[in-house]
Formats: sequence, structure tokens, C-alpha cells
Amino acid sequence: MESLKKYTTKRRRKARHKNDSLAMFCRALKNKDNFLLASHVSPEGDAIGSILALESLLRRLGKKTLIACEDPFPERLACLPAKRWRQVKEVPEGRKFDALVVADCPTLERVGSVQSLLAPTTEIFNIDHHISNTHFGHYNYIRPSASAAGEVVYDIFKWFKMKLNQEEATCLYVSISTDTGSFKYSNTTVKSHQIASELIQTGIDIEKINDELYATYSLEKIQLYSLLLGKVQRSPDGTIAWVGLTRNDLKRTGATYEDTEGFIDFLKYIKEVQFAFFMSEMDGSQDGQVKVSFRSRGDYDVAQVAAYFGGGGHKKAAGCTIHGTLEEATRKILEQIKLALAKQNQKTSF
Ligand SMILES: [Mn+2]
Repeated sequence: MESLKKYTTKRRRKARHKNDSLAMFCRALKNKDNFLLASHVSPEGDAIGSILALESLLRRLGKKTLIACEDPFPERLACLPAKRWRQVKEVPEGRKFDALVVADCPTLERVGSVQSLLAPTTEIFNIDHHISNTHFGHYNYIRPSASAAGEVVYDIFKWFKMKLNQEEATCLYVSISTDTGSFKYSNTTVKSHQIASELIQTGIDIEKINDELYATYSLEKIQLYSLLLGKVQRSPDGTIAWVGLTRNDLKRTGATYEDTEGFIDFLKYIKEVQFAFFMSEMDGSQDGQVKVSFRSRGDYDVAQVAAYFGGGGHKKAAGCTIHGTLEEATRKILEQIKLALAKQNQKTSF
């Protein structure tokens, strides 16, 4: 048993290496016919933009495709073509796929219930930009220097020498724009701008896209923000800021969980804040479940804090889920952030 295990691990490692180039990846894609495409649960702009653009590419190559996600298409991404989006529960039973294409997921578990649609023979194509990606696919194309999974998908279009149409360009623009915080975050590179420039050249209306993405709020959302701004808490030295959303806050304002996306930025905007976290009390769990988003400023790493709680993400933006009440979650998180702060300060004092 032992030697077999060693043998297969070695084989897998070798295969992983061999199959990790863009050319290998794209050639293997060409050889499959029937694709399932998916991204993570609670999908945002990058997950959705990447998958929609890829689905379009595969369709143009004459492939059979189906997009399935655990969650519904978020209303706030109205500028993207939602008509191709299906929830797992809408997929006809018994439908078989030769390949699963996953984008923007560091682990396969992130696709949630999509895993129930896989057969043992389904080959997995893994496209990502998370440095923590576990290379879980039979084929992996991971580019950690990319600001968004959308940039990695762009490479695939280039490999196939496919000219992007406006719909695809809109999808990739949304991917890159949302993951770079409108080209503001430190992950923004020359390449992100170069790709954006090419996308804009297709004639897409970026004023309209940006207006829909960042400047169209429902009244309920504004009212929720007003309520949450009144609940902001800070550590005595002002370097940590946080807010906890209760189910009652949503009830009072008529807003939804989706409306809370982006609120965390306000916490980070506060002068002196190095760490910000936003907690949401989730529905339907007996023992209480709290979803947490983290942001950091400067050199501080929130991916490590999120990883401690079984979550993940990037250095300056990460997330996790914690069991317990909002108060318990706050206490545990503050403990971990203080440890991270102490570690960082130790590093910089050398
Ligand atoms: Mn992403």
C-alpha cells in the first residue's frame, strides 16, 4: 500500500508539472466536447465574468456547455449575460460531462454542491490566480501574478487566437475591474491595464458598466449602510475596525446579504485602520454561523488570519466562516489579528 501511495503521488506530481502549461491546458480543452463550467459559492464579479467568457469561448469552438453554480446570479451584475447561468438544482438529472472547468477557486471544495454533478471520469480544468491554489485539476493553469481570474481567461483567448466580442469583453472587464477595486488595489499591474485597454477597444460602454457596478444602490442598501456606519467599532489604538451585521439589520432595512458587499471598504477608509473585518450573522444555522470578510492596508496579511479559521483569499482581501455568535467571532478574530500584528511588527523592527 505504502509503495503504491508513493508511486501514485510521484506520478501525480509529474503529471501536474507536465499539464500545467498554457499550451497543454488549451490542447486538452480542445479534445473535450461536453463541458460543465463552475465557480465558487457566493460568486462575485471575477468568478462570474471569467466563467461567462470561457463558456462563450468554448461555445465558439463548437463545444456543448453548461454553467452551474450553487447560488443564483447576483442582481447587482445586471450588465452581464445572466441567461446562461443555472443553479445546480436546475441541472437535469443524469446529465453527464466529460470535463469540468473551474475558475477563481483555490480548492475544489469552493464549488460547493457542483461537486454532485461530477462523474468519476470527469476531467477537471482548473483556472485561477490564487497563490494558494492546490492544483486540484487534471489540468491546471494558475497565474498568481494575474490580478483576476479574468486575466487568466484572457490568456486562453489569446492562445486560441480568438478575437473577443463585446459580450466577452464586458465579462472580462467586470472580472478585472471588480478584483482590482476599479484598478486601485496593489494587485493592479501594467498587464491589467493593457488587457483593459484591449477590452475597451472592442467598443464596450465602460461608463454604463461602471455606473451599474459601483454607482447604482437601492434605497434599502443606502439605509443599511447608514445603520452599519453607526455600529462601527475600533480597537483602542484605532488600527482595527469592524462591524457585525445581524439578521435583524436586514429585516429593519429590507436590504439583502448581497447589499453588504463593498461595505467593508468604508471600514478600511478610516484613517489609521490597518485591519478591517465585516461579519454577517448567517441564516438557517442552529448553532450560529458568522461569515467574515477581511481587508488590510500596507504590509499586513489577512489571508493568514482567514486561513486560521479555515478560509482563504489574498493578502489584502480574504474571508472565512466561523461557528458561534457575533460576539464570539469578534473575540476570536481580534485575538488572531493581534497575533498577526505582533508578528508583523517584529518583522519590521529587524
Ligand atoms: Mn478572483
